[in-house]
Amino acid sequence: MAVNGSTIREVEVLVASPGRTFVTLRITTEDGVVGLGDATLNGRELSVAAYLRDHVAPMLVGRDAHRIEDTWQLLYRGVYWRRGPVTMTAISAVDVALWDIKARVAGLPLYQLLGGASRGGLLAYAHATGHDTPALIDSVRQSLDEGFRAVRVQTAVPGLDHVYGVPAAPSSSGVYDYEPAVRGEGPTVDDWDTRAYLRYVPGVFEAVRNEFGPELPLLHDAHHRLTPRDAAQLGKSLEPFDLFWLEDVTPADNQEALRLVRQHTTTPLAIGEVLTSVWDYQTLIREQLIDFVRSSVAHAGGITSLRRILDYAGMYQIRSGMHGATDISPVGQAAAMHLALAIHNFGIQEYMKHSAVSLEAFRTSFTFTDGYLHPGDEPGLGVEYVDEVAERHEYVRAYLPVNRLKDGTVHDW
Ligand code: CS2
Ligand code: MG
Repeated sequence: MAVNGSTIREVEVLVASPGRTFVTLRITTEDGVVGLGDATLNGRELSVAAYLRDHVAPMLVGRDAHRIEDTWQLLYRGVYWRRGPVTMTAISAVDVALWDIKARVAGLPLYQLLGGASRGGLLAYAHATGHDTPALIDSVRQSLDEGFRAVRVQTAVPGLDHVYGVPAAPSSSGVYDYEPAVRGEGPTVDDWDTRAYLRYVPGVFEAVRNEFGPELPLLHDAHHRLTPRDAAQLGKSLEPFDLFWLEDVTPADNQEALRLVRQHTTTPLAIGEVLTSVWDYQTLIREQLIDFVRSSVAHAGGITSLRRILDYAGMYQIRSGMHGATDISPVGQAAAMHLALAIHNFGIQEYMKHSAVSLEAFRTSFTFTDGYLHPGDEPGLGVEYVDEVAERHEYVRAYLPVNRLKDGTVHDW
């Protein structure tokens, strides 16, 4: 293949733990143009790093960086073993880095290559949480004070010591910067009791609605922990509180499970931050079992692939709600903003602010103003990787929690 300015000269896999672990792919062309991709898979970061370093990088050097579609198809069809979070996160990182390069060469912000802006900004939602209702009310108010216009509400459950979405101890900073992956040699254990949760949550939303009124978009994440019947009960019990969405009610391995939920409740459903392929959504979308697609650019095959999923979803009036927790790096968050700005069927954007130490390792140019995100107009993604900072934060192993019932049975988390 002829070497020209856009030929890939170097592929680097950068692993660092500034506040939490990120895996960043950096592709450099013969002309010195750099593209970044987010290859972070929370709790299994080194698997993706090895996949990229040992198998993908050698295939990329010498290829034309502009051949994004061909590279995507090569990495998806050309490796025999398809799909899965490790493979698709690796493909995502390559895809986003190549889109970053193409946009930088064009001298345009990435969203301009995706069709230009379809809106002025992206409605963002914050994370609010509390060990009890007064603390939760304070957390929602803090989100509003920070300018957010939509808030996800997660709550502790009386009788349970550690549940998803509620930090083990209120963060010392007072800022909600909950990162579920805990550093150490093994997972921590969360505990779970569905009946206690189903009894308690409706009262929490009644209190939040009583405090903040009917207008504020409220979201809630059931985090894969319910059966279809339980999910139907929860969705129905929350209808009086008019949620913007109820997220990941059941493990979506079984897409058909959402048929039962859909039959019993009109509460809007969001599914899919762990889904990495259009095939994971085929029934969910075709049967209109969901209202929002949750996958992130970082895990669903990149801009190229998530754009296809969202175009398919848009045919069924299903909108985007891309995953944007802190384990999506600033590179992944920026990529989401560029795609979300361009597509027609945008819904809402999760925006969990990274810690200051994380943001020292990534220079970003996206903005958050009056409740709306915008990717900015710098060429490409608008993100730079700061090596001298990242290198000061060597990789630290961290595990996502394991969830167990009171009798010790492992449960979905
Ligand atoms: C959560 C995530 O943001 C969300 O909706 O589901 O925080 C999730 O727990 C983490 O991304 C797991 O790594
Ligand atoms: Mg979630």
